[in-house]
Amino acid sequence: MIEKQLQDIITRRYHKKAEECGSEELYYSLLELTKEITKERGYNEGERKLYYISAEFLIGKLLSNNLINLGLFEEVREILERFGKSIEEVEAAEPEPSLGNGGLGRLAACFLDSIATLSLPGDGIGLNYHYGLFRQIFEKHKQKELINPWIEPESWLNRTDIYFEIPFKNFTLKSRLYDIDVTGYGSKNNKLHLFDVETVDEGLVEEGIRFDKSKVQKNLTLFLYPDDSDKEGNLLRIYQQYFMVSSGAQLILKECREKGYDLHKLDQHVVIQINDTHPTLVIPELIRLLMLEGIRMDEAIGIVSRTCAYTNHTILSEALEKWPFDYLNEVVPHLMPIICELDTRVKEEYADEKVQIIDKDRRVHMAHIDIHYGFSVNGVAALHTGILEQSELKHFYDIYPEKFNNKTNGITFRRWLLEANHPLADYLVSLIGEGFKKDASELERLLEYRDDSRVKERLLAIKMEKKLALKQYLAETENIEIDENSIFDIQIKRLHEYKRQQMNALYVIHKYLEIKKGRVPSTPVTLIFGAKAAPAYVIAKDIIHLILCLQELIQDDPQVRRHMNLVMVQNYNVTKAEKLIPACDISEQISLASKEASGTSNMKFMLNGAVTLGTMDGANVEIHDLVGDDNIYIFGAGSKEVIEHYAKADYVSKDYYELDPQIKEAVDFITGPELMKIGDPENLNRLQKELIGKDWFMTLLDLKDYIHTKDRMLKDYEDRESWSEKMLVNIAKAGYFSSDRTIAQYNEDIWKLR
Ligand code: 9GP
Repeated sequence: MIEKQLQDIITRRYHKKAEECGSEELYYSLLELTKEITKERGYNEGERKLYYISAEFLIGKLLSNNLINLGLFEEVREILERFGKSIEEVEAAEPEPSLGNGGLGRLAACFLDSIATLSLPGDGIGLNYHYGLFRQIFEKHKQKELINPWIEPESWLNRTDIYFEIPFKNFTLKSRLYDIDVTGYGSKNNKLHLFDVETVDEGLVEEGIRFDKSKVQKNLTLFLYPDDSDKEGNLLRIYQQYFMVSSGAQLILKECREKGYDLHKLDQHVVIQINDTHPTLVIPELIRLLMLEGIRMDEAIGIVSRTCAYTNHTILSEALEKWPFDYLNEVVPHLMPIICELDTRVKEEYADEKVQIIDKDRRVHMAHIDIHYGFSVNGVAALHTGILEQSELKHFYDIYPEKFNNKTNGITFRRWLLEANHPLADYLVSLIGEGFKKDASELERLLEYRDDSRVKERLLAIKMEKKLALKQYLAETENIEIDENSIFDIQIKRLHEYKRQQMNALYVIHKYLEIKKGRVPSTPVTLIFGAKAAPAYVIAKDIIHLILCLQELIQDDPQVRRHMNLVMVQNYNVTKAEKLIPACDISEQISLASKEASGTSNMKFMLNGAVTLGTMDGANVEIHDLVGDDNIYIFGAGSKEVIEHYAKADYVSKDYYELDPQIKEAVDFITGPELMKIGDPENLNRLQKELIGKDWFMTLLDLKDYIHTKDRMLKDYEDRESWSEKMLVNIAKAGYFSSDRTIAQYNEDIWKLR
């Protein structure tokens, strides 16, 4: 049936037989077929609908994902095999959209999958960035940013004829709606709505990712997170945010009108989840639009406050945006009377400066708008929510304790197990049945096999299969050689000082020096990094430089390479994550405690049988609670200690550097002759100075414990039997981190959809 449909499409498109088609032709034919079948399933509906507004949706490639959700994956795989092609070859023809930066965007994509799977009516709203986040390449041991085009004449995007007028101070822009169907696993679909400006001009980009930031009509949807280190960049971000939320709010009202809903009762039919502060302007915009419908301001404020809910994803200031009043006024002057009114109401009620919307420097605190004028505020892991309540947002928690709640993040098992790791998924089915695919808590049944050595041997064999697959992939795509018999230790995430890739690099230096001194590890280790640094983040780029220099140093030293290899993959993205995660032995989750709101790669790794090496931060704390001391390696200062150091300002990295010869040796190596020969003295000197003179994220505080714990872990790896038991326990306990559970909780406590 499917085969015939596919052949018909191929004949119509290419006038040939399937066997004669190349991967690309098969991909486009499958794209068409999958879109058709998806449409036939229809869409989730209900009296109340969720709109998840987010600057990022890191959806990854969609072919396999959609085929799995439609229940067609196996059939299509077999059909393709009969045509002499593997699904992997065909999928290589699919471009990966780069509509996200990291965990925040990938979380939004996992959530859309789970919302549809749970048959809840809920759509995503975002922007259709043409070049998304930049594409990363390495040149002279440095990151270089290039454009990342992904939109082709034919793609998962469905162009609609729905337009909205978006008013700015000096001009109006027309926004056009594009939709991507979101398939659920064995359920009806939802949609991801992506808005675009008709006047966007891809030709505006000059060298690399440079472009004229002032030409807003032409550049608005070119890039996700354009450089905001100057005023023009700030204004552009405000233009993007308003364009996104005004388009979204107008779409929401249009859908309500079409269904004949009374806008006075909007909050009964609509719930809007604001993902970090980027979509905050939806609050004043929706109030404005309701007022245009004849609703009085007071009532409009009430309606919107009962409609919007806010998720906080970080305590770092980068995502707690504060826009200068004058900048907002330059872009959206028509919102300012409303923002001022919202501010006045807060000032009348609360004297405390810390909860004001407009502060004394005339900056508008976006998160404060969300908290005062939304009905729910949630953090993304138990520890994170606790920190919000007890310190970062304490002044708000004291006012509105009932608004605060925790929703520990989750990941979709369809992508991160069924798609990324077929052998493991199939083996689990053979042991515990299919049930875990719909109810992830059933993975716990794997614990019955805890003492079964045949099962554990099979888990080790599957890990080896995936390590070999990664080896082949890296050889083919990046010309990188790795040894499958070494321990794969992987850290993949955005490059940020708080995530402490620099600490891992210092471990590499330590190990390098040990090996040089003849103290070699019994099993070789391969350290793998993947990370993009924000283009204007100088120290993050210095850290990449250090890692790339170390990579060359080790590559060129056969004596060391035999025992340790270091690899940094280029342009880390969802596709690469799907290859790296199933192959991993040691999952690096080493952020400074209190700084990583949750982390989600920690969950993906655990689900695929990697063992975590981590601090008591974010969701690591919950992983630790679930698997117990024996199945995770925890090190470093806890969040209480860290928060105290900040409060007392008593952490002096120089003391750690000067008092500990091992630390000093590693830090000095950064500017020693070996690396200076390879790298750029400016970058290496600056990084070293930063570590000794500032080290805001306390790398040196935890370095010794990190080295000891990692060395202990490498030793423990050799006891294959006991290591495989750790793997088994991690897989069995991963069920809690299914995004189906997270979404069920959002729905139960916040959205209340049926
Ligand atoms: O840094 C957090 C990360 O810890 C979390 O897992 C993710 C999803 O909740 O959000 C990240 N935050 C951001 O990317 C920006 O706030």
